[in-house]
Amino acid sequence: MNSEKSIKVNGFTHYLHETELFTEEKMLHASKDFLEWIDKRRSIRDFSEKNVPREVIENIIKSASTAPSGAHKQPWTFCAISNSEIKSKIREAAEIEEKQNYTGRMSESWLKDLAPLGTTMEKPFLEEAPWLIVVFKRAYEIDEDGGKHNNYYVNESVGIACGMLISAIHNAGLVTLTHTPSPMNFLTKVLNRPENERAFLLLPVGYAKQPAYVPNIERKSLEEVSKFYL
Ligand code: IYR
Repeated sequence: MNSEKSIKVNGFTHYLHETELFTEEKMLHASKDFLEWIDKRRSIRDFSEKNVPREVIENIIKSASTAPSGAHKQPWTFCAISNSEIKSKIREAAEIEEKQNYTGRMSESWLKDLAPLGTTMEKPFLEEAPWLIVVFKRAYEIDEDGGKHNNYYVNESVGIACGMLISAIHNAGLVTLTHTPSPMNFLTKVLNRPENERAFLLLPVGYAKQPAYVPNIERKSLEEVSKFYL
């Protein structure tokens, strides 16, 4: 097959993208190996204070930023924090919100659902983890003339990027936890973010404390999470 290196679509250049065609056997092995690897990921709440190099965090963020997004607007900003004063400010503000959540804002059934996970209003990991990554979604962009342009499928795009971020963290031998202090607008203030950005997720990143413990929970089976239409 002799394919052109590039073609024009609507007047725009599209490049030839070469992909390796796997045999079924290779595909089966690859998908099984990936499953085994990703199934080892757990949300960890106990972090070691051991330092993680900035370059590792940069690579993790660059990996997440390869995510697909609506009209390729890449509507995300990843704030990486290792500064202890900022981490302390974040912990303090998060715990104020969480106190209200745990002592009134969350329903009885919600608290009951969380009981096996052992979460509390105290968030020491926000100071102990060497890095915090706060993911902001960019609701709109502002052009040079001050015009606002809405982004598309922002929650879907940023959600996908966060999934890829979590996978990249796992791949680097590090652990994380998807923390969603609610409401999260204090992060805009602490990190001095612009008006078009909204906090989406807060992820402490680092080594797991040794030993670290995780709750005894199971993943749903394939039958419970899927339905095949053949
Ligand atoms: N945001 C709180 C409560 C919480 C809610 C859910 I849903 C969780 O899966 C875990 C915790 C907290 O971070 O403690």
